[in-house]
Amino acid sequence: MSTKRLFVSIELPHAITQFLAEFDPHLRGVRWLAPEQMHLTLSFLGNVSAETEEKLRANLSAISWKAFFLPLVGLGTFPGKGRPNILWLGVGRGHPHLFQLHKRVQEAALAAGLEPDLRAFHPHITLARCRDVSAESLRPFLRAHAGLDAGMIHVDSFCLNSSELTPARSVYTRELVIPSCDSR
Ligand code: 2AM
Repeated sequence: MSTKRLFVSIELPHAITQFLAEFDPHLRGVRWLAPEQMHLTLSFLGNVSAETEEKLRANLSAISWKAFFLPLVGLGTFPGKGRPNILWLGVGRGHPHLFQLHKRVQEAALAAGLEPDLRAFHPHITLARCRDVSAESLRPFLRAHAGLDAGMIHVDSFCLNSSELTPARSVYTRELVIPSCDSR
């Protein structure tokens, strides 16, 4: 049976991903993402059959939600201490609408028969993946840009994407766009 590796995201305006691409510190082991790979993941769903994808599409399209503003601010790493795996851009504190949308997306996935990751949601935009990078070597960069402010975005749609793993990197394809009620 054919499956697709699916995830739900909020995409960023081109001008912002271009701006973020400029921050690459070109440190050994720090692989900065290409602008078209940067997004905020609302839910990662893994491999999904065509039949379940149909249900998921219907459930996501039925979500009724209002557009909101989201600040893109602050740099950090996962894990927060020790050797970093991921370098991320945060979304500040004021994002109840984001958590609400995340919850609705998780419910849509559950209702389609999927098992989304139900751990606590830590919204972030992955900027780089790190391999064999010490916390010390990244510290000066983090200190210099801790308050990185990429501005405010108007979130008026979210997307279902598929991800194909290639030896070099993941290739993402937009499968569906779900606009907010006020922009339909
Ligand atoms: P990340 O940026 O935090 O790594 C597509 O792979 C997107 O789904 C990525 O943005 C990735 O988030 C997210 N994701 C979440 N859980 C994942 C998992 N278990 N495997 C792959 N990607 C995952």
